[in-house]
Amino acid sequence: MSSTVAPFPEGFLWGGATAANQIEGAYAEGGKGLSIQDVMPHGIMTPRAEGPTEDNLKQVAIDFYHRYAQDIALFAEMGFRTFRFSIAWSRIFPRGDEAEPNEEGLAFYDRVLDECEKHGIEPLVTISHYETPLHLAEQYDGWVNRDLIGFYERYARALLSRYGHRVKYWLTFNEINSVLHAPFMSGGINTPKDQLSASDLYQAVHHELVASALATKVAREVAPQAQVGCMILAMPAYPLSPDPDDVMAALTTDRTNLAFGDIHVRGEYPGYYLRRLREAGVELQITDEDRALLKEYTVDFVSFSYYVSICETADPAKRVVGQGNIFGGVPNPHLQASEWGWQIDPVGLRVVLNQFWDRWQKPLFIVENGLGAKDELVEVDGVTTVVDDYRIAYLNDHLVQVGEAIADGVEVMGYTTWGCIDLVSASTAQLSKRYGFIYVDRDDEGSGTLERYKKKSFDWYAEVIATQGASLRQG
Ligand code: BGP
Repeated sequence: MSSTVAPFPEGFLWGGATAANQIEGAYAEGGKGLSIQDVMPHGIMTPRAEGPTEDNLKQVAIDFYHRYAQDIALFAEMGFRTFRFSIAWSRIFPRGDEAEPNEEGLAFYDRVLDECEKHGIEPLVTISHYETPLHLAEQYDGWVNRDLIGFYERYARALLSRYGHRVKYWLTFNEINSVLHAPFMSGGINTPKDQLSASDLYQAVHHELVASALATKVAREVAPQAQVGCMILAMPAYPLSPDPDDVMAALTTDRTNLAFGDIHVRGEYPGYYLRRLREAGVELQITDEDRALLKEYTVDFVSFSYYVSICETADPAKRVVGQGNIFGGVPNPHLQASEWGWQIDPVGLRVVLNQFWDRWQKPLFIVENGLGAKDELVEVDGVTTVVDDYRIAYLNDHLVQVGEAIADGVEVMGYTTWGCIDLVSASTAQLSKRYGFIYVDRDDEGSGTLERYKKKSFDWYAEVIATQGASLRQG
């Protein structure tokens, strides 16, 4: 017998999340420069291309650049209180190292914000979401180079001074910890991963952390009412067995991700992180000014994406990597996986929320969660739709666990589902890996009308929002 869930708190920010390169298209319009995504036609699965190629779905994506008003109206119809989107750095600074921003790019996001305002939707803006200007990757080797800090600061200042009076919530870097796994996509580091030294990689991490603190500093100066959060890829690691060595292995893996929250919240490098650097022979170049910035400009809140949990073991013979477990870890024998091999673990979301809250005592924002699945367009009572009960079940079960965490006393600001409208996948660059409440008619070959259709989950989510979660079904 299923029971209902206690209503979520007043002011809970329900909504959906996207990223510029995965929805906008118009890759060469409005004075936009190329970004690293324009040379990643197949996501992170294959090496980068020399230049833009027509097989890159992101050149058109779902054409949000021209259809934003219609799409935001659909989000409003679901009752969204917030909409997470990113700003394409190369629309604002086409090469990344110019002195002045591109007005046409700035004006586009003015229009997006006008639509949000019209519908009473609170924008949640990611400053950098996997779309470093290509010129910064090719000429500077991305975040390995300290100059990126200054370019990013200029970019963040342009955004915060232009939009700071109308955007309250800002995220500095999408999944900042993912640079350890995907240095080109996440850090614009052109040196191939297998040739990148640990010193360069951790130096790049350091530069991003300083830049993140600088964005908070700029916000304090030009938009004092703004709140700035870090954004972490959360992936709890469970010990594969109760063997203490497995428990330690899980803790060590967990800390590779937790370190990013520790630094953003506490303003200094934790001892276990410094030990890891020492053992890897890395000597970070850190100035006194860097230390002071990290310490003074810590975040207002912590946001994160959550899709999977993993297992860890100290036994090399048991270290089988699962399909789709691109970020490492060992598959959990108790869990089922999505069609892309991502293991589904709603309870893991409650685990993460409690762990982060206990550790940092900062408000938490779940800014990505969702199921990538193949959808089939069908006619039901003369209406074209997708009967996506699997997506409803996934989101229901995760939201039930968010409710549990709130009952545990965790402060949760909001929840934005990933890809509230179908978009191009980051890891595989496919359109067939669909997350949305809204189906977009475009396939992996780029064919389709780009028409939008409401899925069954559209009405389901609208009801969840309207009832503040009371319509969710427990167990
Ligand atoms: C996160 C990224 C998003 C997004 C999501 C789903 O890592 O922040 O950009 O795409 O994962 O991943 P995918 O698109 O590979 O299914």
